[in-house]
Amino acid sequence: MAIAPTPDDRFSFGLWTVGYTGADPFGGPTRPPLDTVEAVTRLAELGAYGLTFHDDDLFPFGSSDAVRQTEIDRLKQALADTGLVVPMITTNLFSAPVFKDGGFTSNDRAVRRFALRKVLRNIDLAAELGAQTFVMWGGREGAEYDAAKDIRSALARYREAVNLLGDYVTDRGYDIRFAIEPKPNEPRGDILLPTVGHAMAFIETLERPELVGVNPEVGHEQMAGLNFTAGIAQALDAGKLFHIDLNGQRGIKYDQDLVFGHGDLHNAFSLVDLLENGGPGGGRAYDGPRHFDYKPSRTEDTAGVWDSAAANMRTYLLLKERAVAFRADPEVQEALAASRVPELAQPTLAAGESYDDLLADPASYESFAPDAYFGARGFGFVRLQQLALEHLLGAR
Ligand SMILES: [Mn+2]
Repeated sequence: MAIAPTPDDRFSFGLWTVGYTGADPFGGPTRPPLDTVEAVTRLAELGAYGLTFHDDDLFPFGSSDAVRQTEIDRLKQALADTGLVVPMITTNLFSAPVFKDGGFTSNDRAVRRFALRKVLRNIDLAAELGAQTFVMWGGREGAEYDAAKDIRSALARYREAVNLLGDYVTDRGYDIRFAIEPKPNEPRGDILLPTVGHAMAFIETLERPELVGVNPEVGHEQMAGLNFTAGIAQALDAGKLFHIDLNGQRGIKYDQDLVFGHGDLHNAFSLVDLLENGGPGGGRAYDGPRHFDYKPSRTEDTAGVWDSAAANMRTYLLLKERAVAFRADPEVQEALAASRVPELAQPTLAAGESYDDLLADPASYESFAPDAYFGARGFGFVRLQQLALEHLLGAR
C-alpha cells in the first residue's frame, strides 16, 4: 500500500533511538555510532518532522563549552538544511556514574544540586531551539532496597525540583511545559512515579500543576501489565497528555522498545483509533508529536536502523487508515449501538434531575427487575472486538 509519511503527520524520533548502537548489559555495540547530521538528514528524507534528544546524546557528558557549542551549531545547521524541528528536549540524569542513586532524588544533596544545574542549562537550550516540551524520565530516581530510600522524602525532593523548574521557565518567560515519563522499573529495581496514574496524582501536589503533564510510553505501562490505551484515555480526560512515546512491548518483561505495533497490536490499534478519532465529535484527541521511543534491535545493521525507523511511521499510518475504515463500516456502527457504547456518553441523570428526583422514580428501582432486564441478554462485545480484528487484519 502506498503510504508515505509527511511532516503534517508530526512524526518525531529521539536521537538515541536511531542512534542506538546495540550495546546491552550482555554485549557491546553491534553498529557504529551515528552522527547527528546524518540522523537529521535521514529522518527528514523518511518523512519525519521532528528530532528530540537528551543533552548527552548531542554532546558527551562532561564536554567542554567549545565542544558543546560545536555540536549545537552542527545540529542547528542540519535543522536549517532539512526543515526538521526540535519539539522536545530532555536531560540525561541516569547514565553518568554520579547519578547512580538518581538526580533529583539522590540521597546525596550535592548530586541533587548538580542535577538541577544540568537540567536548568538544558532548559535554556530547549528555549533556544524552540522546544515546547521538556520531558523528565527519572530512570535512576528509585531504589532496589526499601531500607535505602525514604520514599516520602524522595517525593518531597522530586516536588522541590519540579517546582523550581516551573519557577524558572515562568520567570524567564519560556514557552515550555514539562512532561513526566513514568516507568515501573529498569534500570532501578523500583522507580518513583511508576505509572501514568502515580504521575498524575503527583502533578496535582505541585505549585504549578498546569505546567506539568505526562509523557506515557507504550512499553512502560505494558511492563506494569497495564492497558496503555486506557491510561492515555485517562491522561486525556485530565488534560495531561503533553507528549507520547510510541513503541512496542510484548508482555511483562524487560523494556523491549520494539517498533510501534510489533508488540500488542490490538492495543496499538485502539491507541491510534483513540488519538485520531477519539476526540470530541470524533476528531483528533491529541495534536502533539507522534514520538517514537524505540530501539532498532541489536541484530540489525545500519540499513536495518532506517528500515525500522520507517516501519514505525508506516505502521502508525496503516493503523490510522484501518481505524478510519473501522469507524466508517455500517456494521461496526450497528454493533457499537447494539453494545450500547454510545449510550455511555449519556449522563446517568437527566438535565436538572436531582437525587430526590432519582429517589422518586420507581422505574429506577422499585419496578426495575434486574434479572428480567439483563439476565438473558448480552452486550455483544466479542462480536464488536472481532469486527475490530477483521478491520485490523484488512479482512473487511
Ligand atoms: Mn522504553
